[in-house]
Amino acid sequence: MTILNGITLALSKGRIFEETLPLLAAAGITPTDNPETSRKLIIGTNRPDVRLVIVRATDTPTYVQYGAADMGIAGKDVLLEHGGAGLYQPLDLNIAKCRLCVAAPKDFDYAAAVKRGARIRVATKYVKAAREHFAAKGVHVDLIKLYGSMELAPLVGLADAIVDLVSTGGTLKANNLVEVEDIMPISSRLVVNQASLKLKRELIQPVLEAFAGAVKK
Ligand code: PRT
Ligand code: MG
Repeated sequence: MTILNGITLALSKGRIFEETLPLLAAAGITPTDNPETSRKLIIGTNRPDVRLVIVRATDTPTYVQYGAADMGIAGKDVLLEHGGAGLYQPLDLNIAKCRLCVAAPKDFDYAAAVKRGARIRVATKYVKAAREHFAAKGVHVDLIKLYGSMELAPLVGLADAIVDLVSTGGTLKANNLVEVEDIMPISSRLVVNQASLKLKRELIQPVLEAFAGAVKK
């Protein structure tokens, strides 16, 4: 599956692509197309031995796990749900930062519901992370899996609360939701296929080192 001469990097459009550009530049890599305007899914670079594949953020670990991409960049949220099988995770890139939290409508007394041991209905895309969080706290929850716009669920009676990513807090605020519990800080990591790391070390190692040198603390 892996292309032996050269390396393939899986990236998603949007914030990860944008925040990865300076890291790529530090490694001497410049994409030849902009995925925001181009419809190409395979993008070349100034280096004949490096190409990019543009995938859905949640699919990045899967492409790297199976060696369809040698390396990729994925949010910790996505990696937690994926589980990380077959992936080497050498570097926190400190990009696309946000946090995972529990949020609820202003008029839902989350703390009181937890205290009296009520079953709380929680909608989320992050079922694994949410299950672990509530289990560790001993909170009884019914998790409802959604694929997007979690903020809507409590507004229409689908859930009491949500587990979602927050960066500015603007989306919560616009929907009359408040953060009631912090779960963990999130940033994006470099992931490398374990076989690629062995077979293509001479190509991967310099990219890894350049990225490490360019990471903002
Ligand atoms: O958008 P798509 O459905 O294709 O996939 P995706 O949402 O998984 O991808 P993308 O590109 O939106 O996010 C990629 C990664 O960026 C995520 O996996 C996170 O690790 C990271 N990230 C950083 C975020 C945010 N910040 C963020 N704010 N991902 C999502 N959000 C959402 C948040 O859930 C909220 O609904 O953006 C919305 C706005 O947030 P506020 O607080 O700024 O209003
Ligand atoms: Mg998104």
